[in-house]
Amino acid sequence: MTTLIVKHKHEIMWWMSRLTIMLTALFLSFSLAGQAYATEIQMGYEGNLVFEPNEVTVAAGDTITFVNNALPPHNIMVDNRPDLSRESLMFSPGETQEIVFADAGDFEFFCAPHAGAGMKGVIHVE
Ligand SMILES: [Cu+2]
Repeated sequence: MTTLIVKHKHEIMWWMSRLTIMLTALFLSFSLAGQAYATEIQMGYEGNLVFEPNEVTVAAGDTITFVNNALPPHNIMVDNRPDLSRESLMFSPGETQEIVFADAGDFEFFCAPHAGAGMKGVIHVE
């Protein structure tokens, strides 16, 4: 038994170092992807009718994921941009809408049912 372990020790060490490298690479690719693409805006947050965050800066071509979080229903209305708006109301918690902001500029947006309560925001696209 002992001889078997000694015999395979180098092989086991080699596989363990390979596994460590692969896991590190996997972790790095996830964290880098997170930085580049995971712009999320929560709809309804901690008992308030707000977008959280209500101001973000992204690069042209980035996708923003709007997450129906609390106090629905919500929608996303972008001023003067019906093509970027998502008028249909989201009722289910966890429901999402992804919107690609292709053009540079400042885009003010609001939730139609709750604009009067201050559920508004702005997206800066660079
Ligand atoms: Cu709302």
